[in-house]
Amino acid sequence: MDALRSIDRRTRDDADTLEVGPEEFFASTFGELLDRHGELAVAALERLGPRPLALDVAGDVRSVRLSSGRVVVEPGVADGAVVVDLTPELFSALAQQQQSLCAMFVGGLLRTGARYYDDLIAWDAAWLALLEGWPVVGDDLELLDRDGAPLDLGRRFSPDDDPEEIGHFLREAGFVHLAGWLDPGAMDAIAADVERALPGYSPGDGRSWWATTADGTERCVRLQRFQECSPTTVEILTGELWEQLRRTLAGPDELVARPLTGNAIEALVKPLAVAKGISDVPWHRDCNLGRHAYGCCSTTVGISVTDGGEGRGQLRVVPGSHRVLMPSSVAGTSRAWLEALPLPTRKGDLTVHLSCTLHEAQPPTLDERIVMYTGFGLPDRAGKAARGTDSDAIASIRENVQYTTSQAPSPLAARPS
Ligand SMILES: O=C(O)CCC(=O)C(=O)O
Ligand SMILES: [Fe+2]
Repeated sequence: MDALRSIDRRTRDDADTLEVGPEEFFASTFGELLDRHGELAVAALERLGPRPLALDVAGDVRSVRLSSGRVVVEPGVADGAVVVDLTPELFSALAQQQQSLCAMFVGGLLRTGARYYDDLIAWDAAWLALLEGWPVVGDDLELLDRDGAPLDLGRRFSPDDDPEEIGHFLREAGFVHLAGWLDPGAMDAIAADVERALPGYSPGDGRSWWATTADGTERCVRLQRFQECSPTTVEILTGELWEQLRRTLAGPDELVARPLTGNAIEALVKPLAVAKGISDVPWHRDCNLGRHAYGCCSTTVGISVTDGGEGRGQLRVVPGSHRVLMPSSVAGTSRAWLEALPLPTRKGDLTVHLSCTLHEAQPPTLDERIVMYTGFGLPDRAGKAARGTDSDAIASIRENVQYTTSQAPSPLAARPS
């Protein structure tokens, strides 16, 4: 049986970040990237068919497009191109993967209109294919168990299962469902902690997210730094089982937990009928906003404080999407080439996904849900801290998402009354 693969996909380090201008980038680096990964970028663009991309860097404009099976760059705005206006700083961030076009768009840094969002997402995928050699098209992807047979994607693992089996499943499929890892009684205590903590959070306090339901109520949907409000949660995060989990997920890699001093864990309350804001996060990868090459993969662990099955805000993942860069805009649609899989959980179950794995939270239709998210990341070069895919710029864009974007209204909110 093969040894476990590493989940460390990092190819860049913050210490090596430079100021990169478009002239030098397109004169040298771009050609080298095309030599190495050009075929993957061409395959991505052929599959996704976005409009050409015109990068206007403070008036210096180049268009990138597919032409006769090659990626070409030419001066000016190509016919039908989506124009993206970038400061030199933003171009440098894009060229070194510090920020994706998605992050710049969501962060309100571009003038590009919302109707071109799918084009930007497609170009982000082609860009990553080119920079990182991560294929977008992968119709022949096989997910296999340790004996080479097709992986049973519905498998759940208990704390007594072989850690190597769990580590293999996570690496192969990009997620793993750990059933019955935590005591349901502790989950009830945490649900009570959430109720007690809620009055201490307020809109704009910098440690919570809010959403509006169909009847106009403002609801706190994300309680950050929740360890400060829940001794039971701290007990779990500092207990032996959590250490077993860390070791199990790490396998041959080193993984470190988030320090308990910052936003170590978030408790999410998922109301019915959300009409505005972000409660049920639509399809995304946690590295969508950028810095894949600096932080991936980290692992996100979801703790089901209440049941999280069909109709109860369940998480869905796209198995294998950490290996095939199918864009988030395609996931869950009839155009998808990798299938979505629901992860119905019971109180006390854990879900784990890699930062490169596509996932979404389905809006609950039957009952509210409480779930907590925390995780483990690769340690940085200097020591123990796991910065993962967050920089200050990305962290602030992510925190502002609740104000800048809105999920599609829940089916309950959209229903005519
Ligand atoms: O709403 C959820 O359950 C998922 C949240 C999530 O994926 C995220 O915050 O990145
Ligand atoms: Fe996520």
